[in-house]
Amino acid sequence: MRRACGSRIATWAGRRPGWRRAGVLAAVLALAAAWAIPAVAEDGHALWLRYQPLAEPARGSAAPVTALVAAAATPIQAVARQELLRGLGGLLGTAPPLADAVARPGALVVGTPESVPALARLRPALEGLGREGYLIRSLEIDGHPATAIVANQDIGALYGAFHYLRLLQTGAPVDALDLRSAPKLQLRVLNHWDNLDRHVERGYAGQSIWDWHRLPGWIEPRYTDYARANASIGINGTVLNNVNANALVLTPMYLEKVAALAEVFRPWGIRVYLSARFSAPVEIGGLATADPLDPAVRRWWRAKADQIYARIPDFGGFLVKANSEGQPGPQDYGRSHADGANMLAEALAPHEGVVMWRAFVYSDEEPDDRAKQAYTEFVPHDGEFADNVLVQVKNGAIDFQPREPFHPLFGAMPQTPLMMEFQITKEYLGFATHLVYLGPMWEEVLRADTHAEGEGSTVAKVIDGSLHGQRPTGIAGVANIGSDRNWSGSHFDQANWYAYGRLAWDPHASAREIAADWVRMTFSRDPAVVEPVVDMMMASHQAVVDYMTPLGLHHLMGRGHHYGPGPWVEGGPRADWTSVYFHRASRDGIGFDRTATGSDAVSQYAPPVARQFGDLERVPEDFLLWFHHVPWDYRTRSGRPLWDELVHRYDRGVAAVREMRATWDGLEGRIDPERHAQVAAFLAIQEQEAQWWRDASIAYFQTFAQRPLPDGHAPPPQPLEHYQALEFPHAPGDGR
Ligand code: BDP
Repeated sequence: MRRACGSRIATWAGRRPGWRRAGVLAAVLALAAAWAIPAVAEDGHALWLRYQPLAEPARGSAAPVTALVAAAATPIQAVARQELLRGLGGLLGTAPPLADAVARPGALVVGTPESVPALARLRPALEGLGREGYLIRSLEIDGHPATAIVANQDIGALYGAFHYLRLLQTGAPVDALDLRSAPKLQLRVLNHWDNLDRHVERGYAGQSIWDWHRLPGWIEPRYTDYARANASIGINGTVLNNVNANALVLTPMYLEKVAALAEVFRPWGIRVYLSARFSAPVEIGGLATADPLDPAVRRWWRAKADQIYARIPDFGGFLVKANSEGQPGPQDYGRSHADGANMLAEALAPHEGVVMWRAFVYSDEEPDDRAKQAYTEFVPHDGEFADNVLVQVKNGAIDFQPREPFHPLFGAMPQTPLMMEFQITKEYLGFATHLVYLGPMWEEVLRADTHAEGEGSTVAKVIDGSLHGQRPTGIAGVANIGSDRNWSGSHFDQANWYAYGRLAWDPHASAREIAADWVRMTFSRDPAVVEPVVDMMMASHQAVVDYMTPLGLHHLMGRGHHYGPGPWVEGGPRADWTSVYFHRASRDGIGFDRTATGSDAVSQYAPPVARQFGDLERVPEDFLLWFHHVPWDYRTRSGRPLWDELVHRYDRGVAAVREMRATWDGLEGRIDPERHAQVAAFLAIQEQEAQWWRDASIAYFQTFAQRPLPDGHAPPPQPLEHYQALEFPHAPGDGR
């Protein structure tokens, strides 16, 4: 075998003329050299943890760390110490020496009062910080100025270590620190919509990173990188498989694989969870039913939980999508969501596991407005869920649209822990190619006032438990992570993963400040980069809303794959999977009447909110067509008739993308060429696609509006039929 292979190479090389041979040799040598050099190419793999040397003057402001005092007696302590050595080594040029005690000025002392005795006197200051919180303080230890990163538990010290490194990376002063931080939400979880065959539903970053076939024998180093990146932003849980779940993941063969991943993640404070298929007792358990009130079914789940915990003692619990989009669930047996959730909760409770039960439910057999169905189904069960159940609610009532008003369930279930579910992967926001920073969109929802307990009852306060006192608290983000070298399919999509983690830690945080940190860590600390890039990111969400779904329009994308515009989508198996169901355009106007004269979805909000959304004069114009059906000549707040305003916004969106391109082009030379070029190419695609959305939507809606385009706005270059005929059989991420 070896010989045959060798001779094939010889023959191949021998056929080429001499100069070509030399060229090949040079290329091979160059390749070998590149391999020998540690990877310096900016391919995005290092994420925001690049730890590039700090250039002056920022390094001057960072007090040099003269020694690191940190134990490594537990796996978490060991990774924290390792991370600091790695980070400080990269940022400051050399890693500080390890020391047992503070013997000179400038030591960094990291740990808990137990792991590092010098920190014991800070114990009182740790009160209220819980298991995961930490303190970073400049102080004197043994007569020397030092910096302490101290926590009640190892995991808090690890989070503190990442925070300290972030301060250095972003150029923040570190000489007079007095910082306290603790997460406001307990469960900060990623949801991977990854199938066992490695296809990622709504994934735009390659395949699933879980190499199920080779697990548990082969542990990809990437699993550690993944855990480390998540720990750096405080994520403490991961649901490994798709909510459209395959019961096989609960079989012993797969549980071994899951256990292997759990072992990699454990030192980084990350627990694994699984999506559980409700019908698993039938599919893999040989039972005739999955009825949650059937004693044999309950026994089966208890035994399953015991089996899981025997392998994974810190298993987090189950995520469940039930009776939604064809998934099995308790209603198949005439039982309620609470019956189903509580059965699983009972099985997990002895092990302190939780159930995250999704509220994303709607049925095409239910004639009522899809936006109302979750509320209608769940609110009557408030107070019925077991203590270890959280109801996981998408940010809006339809489905991760470019912009949605907050979900009316927030604030409406005071006796039930509600988790937020955000979608980090951009299923409806241009996949991985469009530059859309989701921070402002999430911030808008988190800061929305539910008025559940009077003014100031924000969604953030609902989910952090400060409004109604529910426990546990949590948040989930549908991951945008895949096998692509840069993890997220594009450099800027890393910012969405990053921002999700930071907002999960503190849902009251500022999207702009998070963006600024991310840019400094990911691209450059040069203000000439940070300012324009942050501005561009902050404007990017409004841009995509404008060119895809302005004025509250929603659910207008291509059927199935959700790529590109499809406002004409109608017919098929379900009305609530069409576009016409949502935009309701006709000769007399456009928009979904959700006021009292229509579906009355507004009445699901607290009265002050319902009054605002229901009132044409007061509804935020960004939600106009979400809540109202208005004639084409309806006068909008700009003074323009609705049709003109719609066209104006489509064009504003395209123009904003053009502006982003100009901004980015202007940064050439300030950003490494590799990443600059890819972002530039993606922005060019985004501009084309923004134009396509605009043209196709205008061509379609004009057939109803029957009005000319306002002055200065060009007609779509193609007839409507052209856009309607476009097909994309291999668009990525489809649901299967
Ligand atoms: C929709 C996706 C679909 C998911 C579903 C869900 O198109 O692939 O299964 O959400 O959240 O947005 O369950």
